[in-house]
Amino acid sequence: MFEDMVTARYYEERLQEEYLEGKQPAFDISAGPIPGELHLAAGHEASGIGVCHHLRDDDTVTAPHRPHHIAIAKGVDLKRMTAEIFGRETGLGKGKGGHMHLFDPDVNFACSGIIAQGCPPAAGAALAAKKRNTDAVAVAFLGEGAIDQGGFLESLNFAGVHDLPVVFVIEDNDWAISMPKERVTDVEDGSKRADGFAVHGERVDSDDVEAVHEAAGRAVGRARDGNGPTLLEVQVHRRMGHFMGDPQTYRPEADQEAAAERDSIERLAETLRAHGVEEAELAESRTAAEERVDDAIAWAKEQPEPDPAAAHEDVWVNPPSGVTDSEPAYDLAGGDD
Ligand SMILES: Cc1ncc(C[n+]2csc(CCOP(=O)(O)OP(=O)(O)O)c2C)c(N)n1
Ligand SMILES: [Mg+2]
Repeated sequence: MFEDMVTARYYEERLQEEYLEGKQPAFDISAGPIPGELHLAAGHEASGIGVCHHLRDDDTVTAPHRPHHIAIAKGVDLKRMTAEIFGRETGLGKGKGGHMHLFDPDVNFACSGIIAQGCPPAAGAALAAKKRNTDAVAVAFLGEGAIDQGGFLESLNFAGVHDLPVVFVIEDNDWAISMPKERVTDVEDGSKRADGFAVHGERVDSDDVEAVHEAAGRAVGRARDGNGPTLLEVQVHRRMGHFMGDPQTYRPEADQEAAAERDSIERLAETLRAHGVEEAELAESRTAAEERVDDAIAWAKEQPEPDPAAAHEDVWVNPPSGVTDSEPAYDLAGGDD
């Protein structure tokens, strides 16, 4: 778990450097090697990694718009994921999805920029696993800002009624873009949403990866043993702005400082030291993580850009008649509409 946590943190530090290239001095979101938005998950590592360490490749994970730590813990191919983020042809989605739309069928991982979007597909994957009589489970991650979304509440109800092997994990970082949690809900503990659906709920009050791993073990075990869904909330921290380039003028400085002080990675390092792990061993893990990340980024940057004509491919799974051979319905180069 330590190695995954330092991999996730270093990965994002490197992405930050790459992302800013070409975007200065005025912030030009489409410029540089990583065009578009970039949401970093520094401060969320304990939740994604504590939960995913209970999962197998045949378990399904859906993640939100802040997906990197979860993808790394689920075993998504780091090179192809990085190529996707850099918009390259060999990326997981042929460079068309970017960092919010990573999809790796080899390990059953998907994420989406639409908040709470992953909940219904996770319930669907859990239903499929149940109908196939396998003991595979599904996990949907969402932010605390997404817990009033219909897709989440309907999935929770459906999972409860059908005793589905699914775990919903709320990553509570106290913010939804610039909106503090207390301004959108009077329910401090999001796992209490489970009570209204007769689903088991549990909250982990700190981003201590050991505590998350323990709680997730109970939740995933319950699902795997055929005992139905769990709603798990984990307190995490947003060390960064909502997206890269967010000046965070809305956020009190004390809150930013508090997030920087609570470092779940340093906390785990302390625990490991207390259990006799040598400093050299921790350094080895960090070096291995850094080499793996640097390799993936170097590889991705050498990959070809997609052919613009390929933008029309892979849009339909089963194209309606006449669609594949027809002229594009819109002008990619831009037009009046
Ligand atoms: C259905 C939907 N509504 C609005 C948005 C715009 N949006 C993107 S992220 C976000 C806030 C998400 O906050 P939270 O769920 O707490 O996740 P966090 O960013 O804090 O990790 C919103 C409203 C969206 N992507 N999808
Ligand atoms: Mg949030």
